[in-house]
Amino acid sequence: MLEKKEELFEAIREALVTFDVEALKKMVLQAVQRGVKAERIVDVMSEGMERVGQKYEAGEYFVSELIIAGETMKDALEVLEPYMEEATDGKLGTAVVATVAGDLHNIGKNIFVTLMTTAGFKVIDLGVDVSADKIVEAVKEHSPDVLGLSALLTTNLEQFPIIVEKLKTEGVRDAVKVIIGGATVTEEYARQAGVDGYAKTAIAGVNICKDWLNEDQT
Ligand code: B12
Repeated sequence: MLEKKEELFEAIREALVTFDVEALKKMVLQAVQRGVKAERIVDVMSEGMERVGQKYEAGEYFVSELIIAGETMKDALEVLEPYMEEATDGKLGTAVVATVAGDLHNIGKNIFVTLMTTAGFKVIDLGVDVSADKIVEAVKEHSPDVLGLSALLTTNLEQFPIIVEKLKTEGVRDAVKVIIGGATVTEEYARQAGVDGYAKTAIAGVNICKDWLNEDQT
C-alpha cells in the first residue's frame, strides 16, 4: 500500500503509461477509499494520458499504444463511475454534447457527459465525429441550455467557428450557451472561435454550465 497520496497518484499516472490495467483499477479504488474525490482521480489519470501523448510525440509510442492507453483509461473509468453518481433527475437543464467532425477521441467527452449527468443535466450525447449540420439540427430539435463540444486534434478546431456560424444562420445562436474543451483547446482559441466558454477540465466545464443556469434564474 502506497503511503502518501502523491505517491499513489504518481503510481496511477505510471500505470496508465505502462497500460497496467489491473494495478490501475486497484489503485483507483484505493484512492476512493482514502476519500479522494472521483473528479480528482480523473484529473490524475488525464495527466497520465498526457504522458502517453508526449511519448507518442517523441516517437517512443505509436498509434497502437494510444489505442491501448485509451482502453486502459476506459476500464479504469468504469470502476470509478459508481462513485461519481449523485441522485439526479435531469432537472437542472439540458445539454447536447458531441465530439466534432473528423475527431474520434471520446474519453474526455464521455467524462464531461458523465459529470454533467451527475450534476443534474439531461444530456443528449451525439457521439464522435459529428458534423456541424447534425449538431445544429440537434440544437434545433432539443433546444438545450448548453452545447458542449469536444475536439483533440488541432486540425479539427476549425469546426468550432463553423458550428457557431451555422447556429447563427439557423437563428438559434442566442438560445444556447456553447462551451468547448479538449486537450488542444486554449482559452485564446475559444475567444477567437466565438463560443461562450472554455474549460481545461470537464469538472471546471460543468461548474461553468451550472453558473450559467444560476445566472438565468436570478
Ligand atoms: C487516447 C488517444 C487516442 C485514442 C483515442 C481513444 C478514444 N476512445 O478516445 C486513439 C488511438 C483513437 C487516437 C487516435 C488519434 N490520435 Co490521439 N491521443 C490520445 C491521447 C494519448 C489521450 C487522449 C485522452 O483520452 N486523454 C484523456 C482525456 C480525459 O483527456 P481529454 O480528452 O483532453 O479530456 C479532458 C479535458 O480536455 C476536458 N474535455 C474534453 N472534452 C471536453 C468538452 C467540454 C465541453 C469540456 C468543458 C471539457 C472537455 O475534460 C477531460 C477531463 O478533464 C492524446 C494525448 C493527450 N495529450 O491528450 C492523443 C492525441 C490527442 N492524439 C493525437 C493524434 C495525432 C491522433 C491521431 C491523428 C494519430 C494517427 N496518426 O492516427 C489519431 C486521430 C484519430 C481521429 N480521427 O480522431 C495528438 C493530437 C495532436 C494535435 N495537436 O492535433 C495527441 C495530442 C497526441 C500527441 N501528443 O501527439 N488517439
